[in-house]
Amino acid sequence: MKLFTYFRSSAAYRVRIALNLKGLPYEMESAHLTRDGGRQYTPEFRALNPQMRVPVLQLSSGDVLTQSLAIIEYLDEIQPEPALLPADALARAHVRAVAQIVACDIHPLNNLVVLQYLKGPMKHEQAAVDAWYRHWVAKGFDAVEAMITPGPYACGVHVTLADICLVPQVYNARRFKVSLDPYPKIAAVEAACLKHPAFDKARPENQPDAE
Ligand SMILES: N[C@@H](CCC(=O)N[C@@H](CS)C(=O)NCC(=O)O)C(=O)O
Repeated sequence: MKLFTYFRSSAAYRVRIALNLKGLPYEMESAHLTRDGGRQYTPEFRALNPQMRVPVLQLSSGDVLTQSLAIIEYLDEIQPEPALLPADALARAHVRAVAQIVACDIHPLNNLVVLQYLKGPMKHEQAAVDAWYRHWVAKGFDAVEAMITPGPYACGVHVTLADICLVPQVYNARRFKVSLDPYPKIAAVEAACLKHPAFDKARPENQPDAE
């Protein structure tokens, strides 16, 4: 399998964690999202992913998967152990809720392409763009903080999809200088996860394309 990734991309970070947890071998190809206007906008990359975003997972069959949650679900189906979702339906819904606060409610508002649009066509100052970023992280993290009980992971003793989504979002939040002081439970979950080799290997700073 080949993962098209970018070290700072939190969506790609999610897939790197999942691949590592599953112990699936993969090679990586970097798609630099800003250099030379962004590799995602080249015709070759667009042919791979018409949405022009990472991550993209190319299977050995040649099939191409996009969208981190769809990719992670696929990996969980072809390699069920360790399971990324609990067996119990209620617990599973809870894990998905936490994961979706990050993946569906925080991240889409704070994505590079959104921030670039705010600054470019919408003509907002950098300070306003940063305030936008922090506002939506805080809204989402307020909810996550209230919903989790570190055990040590976000939803108990096992790593789940909730952790896979949360840890990359915390990385992004730190990058944009969001204070984690109001979120001791989220910070504790992040600390527990980063001790896990699958998370550590997936960290942006541990990627071959890290700058
Ligand atoms: N919902 C998508 C989001 C993918 C996404 O937006 N990726 C970002 C990086 S985190 C990207 O490639 N952005 C390209 C751009 O902003 O031009 C997923 O979960 O895979």
